Amino acid sequence: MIKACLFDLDGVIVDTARYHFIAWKALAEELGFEFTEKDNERLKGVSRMRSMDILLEIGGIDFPREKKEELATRKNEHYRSFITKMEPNEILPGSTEFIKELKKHNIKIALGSASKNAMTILDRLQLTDWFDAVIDGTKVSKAKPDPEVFLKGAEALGVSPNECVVFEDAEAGVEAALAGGMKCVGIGTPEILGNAHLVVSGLHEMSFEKLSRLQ
Ligand code: B16
Ligand code: MG
Repeated sequence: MIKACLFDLDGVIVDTARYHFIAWKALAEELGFEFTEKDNERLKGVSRMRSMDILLEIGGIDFPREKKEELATRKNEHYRSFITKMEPNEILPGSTEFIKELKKHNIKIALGSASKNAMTILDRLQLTDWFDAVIDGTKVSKAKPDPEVFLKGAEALGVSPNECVVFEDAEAGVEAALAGGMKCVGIGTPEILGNAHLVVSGLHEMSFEKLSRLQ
């Protein structure tokens, strides 16, 4: 019996990857190397400091921890200059409709995101009130594929992992859901998210009826 849905944020409900890309690219250019959209794929679903390490690996440079933290903070300020101006029309197609349909069927909703900026984004998109629990990058110590973020979500909602369905666009996120003993719907392509129980191209392809067929 499915009692709850846990949503990743970036790549599922909203596309913030392009803002992350602009901010990381500007930092790379400042440091004297190129950062492409293909490189940016490696940062999806990955924490901020791990992203910083991958960026420097691409540039073939390394810095002491304090310097990396300072650079990541600067990148975050640039990124926040975009997300603090986001509008509800940036919500990915079908997301609001699907969430409303779930609520109508008494399904609980939680967010399970690596982002420390998740609350700012949900507020800008006017989605905060729909969520019964928000587990974001400020509340977890282990990154996906560790299931911590989703297990904390299930706990906050008062449901068992096997009563949850996770929606994820990153391979590590799908692995995290499965490791937590949850069902998973991949948002993207089966080539990358093949381990998920179902793969759709976006939440516009989801319905309560499709969700029910997962059990
Ligand atoms: P922040 P998700 C992730 O969000 C992004 O996909 C990833 O690119 C980003 O590095 C990470 O959040 C941390 O974000 O710098 O805002 O804390 O997909 O887990 O919702
Ligand atoms: Mg994501």
